[in-house]
Amino acid sequence: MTTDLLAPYTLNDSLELKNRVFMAPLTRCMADDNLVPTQDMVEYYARRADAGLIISEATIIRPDAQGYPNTPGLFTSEQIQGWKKVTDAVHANGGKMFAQLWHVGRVAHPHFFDGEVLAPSAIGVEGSVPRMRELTYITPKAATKEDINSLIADFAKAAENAIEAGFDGVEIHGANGYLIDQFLHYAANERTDEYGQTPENMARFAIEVTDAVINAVGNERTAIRLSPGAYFNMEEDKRDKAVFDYLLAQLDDKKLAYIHGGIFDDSTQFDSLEGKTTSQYLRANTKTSLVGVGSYSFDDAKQAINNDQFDLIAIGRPFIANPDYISKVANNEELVAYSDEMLAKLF
Ligand code: FNR
Ligand code: 8K6
Repeated sequence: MTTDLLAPYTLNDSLELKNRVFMAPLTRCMADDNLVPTQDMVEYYARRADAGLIISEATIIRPDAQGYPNTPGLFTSEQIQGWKKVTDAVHANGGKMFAQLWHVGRVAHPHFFDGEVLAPSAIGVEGSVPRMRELTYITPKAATKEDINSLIADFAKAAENAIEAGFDGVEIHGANGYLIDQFLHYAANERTDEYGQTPENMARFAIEVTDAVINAVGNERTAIRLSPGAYFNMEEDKRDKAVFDYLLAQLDDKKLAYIHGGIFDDSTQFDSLEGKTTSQYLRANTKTSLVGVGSYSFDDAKQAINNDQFDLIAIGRPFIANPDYISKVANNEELVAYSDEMLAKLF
């Protein structure tokens, strides 16, 4: 028997999904100057409500979390009200939506806020902010224990705000070289305290954020995205695997809604993961429901799910190009090919 990706799927007791096809989180840099979602964003998401679950574009938890222009936030009442319009419109169209909670860590830029750039260690990245090339990245400040406690509290507060804004849950952005991921990789974490040097210590921040978010909104409404293989603003290190082995074992006990790989192309094999791809590595190390992602066509995703490589699929760029992605694949209609120029406008 083959699995129908478009048939309803029970994720857990609080989440009954229309299908197994998620809209992946996609940064669009289109919030207004107070980082409030706009009416265009309301319509953009509402048009895609037939996804099994929409994951919002990464949404910053507080001002110093920002590293790109006009990324939305979830820390002011105006932002909460703006997102409420989005979630109301998605719900009115029968959809469900999680907020992706984001802090970029060392790729934050003080152009966007007053204050310091925080990271696990004072190790900067080369380069500059996309689309604002004049903003060169700076060397971050190693977060103090007090900074860490306030970051954890602000993740939890943003999760609470997400529920107030009508989201069905939250996905913690632990992937793609941003703050949480920076703690998880040796290339960005040289701490000598209880947050560095050993797998248990390096996983501690991710686990404390997850526990605080669960405490705020419940385990069934909490998910996490992880990049066990370093590929974006991060260098691979063979020692990283032990950190993720430990983290995933700990996360399994928390009964999260799902774990989501963070990768652009899931055929990428990582030396640091003993030659495995992101989904192969995650599948081998977690019992939690797994969302695959990364350059999948619908047919490839169907095959992967039927081969038990993962349980659900997230689709990114094709969902930008095709607001009606679900009805197109349901009816075997041809998809519009994605191109980067499509990022200029929401449609
Ligand atoms: C992304 N991706 C991404 N990932 C994430 O966790 N949070 C985000 O906000 C974004 N933003 C984003 C913007 C744009 C323009 C692209 C193209 C990608 C990564 C995305 O969720 C997904 O993992 C990749 O796009 C791979 O999936 P597809 O596009 O091949 O289906
Ligand atoms: C101002 C735009 C901010 C967008 C940030 C989100 C990421 C954009 C995606 C662009 C593609 C990056 C590709 C990185 C993959 C490296 C693979 C080796």
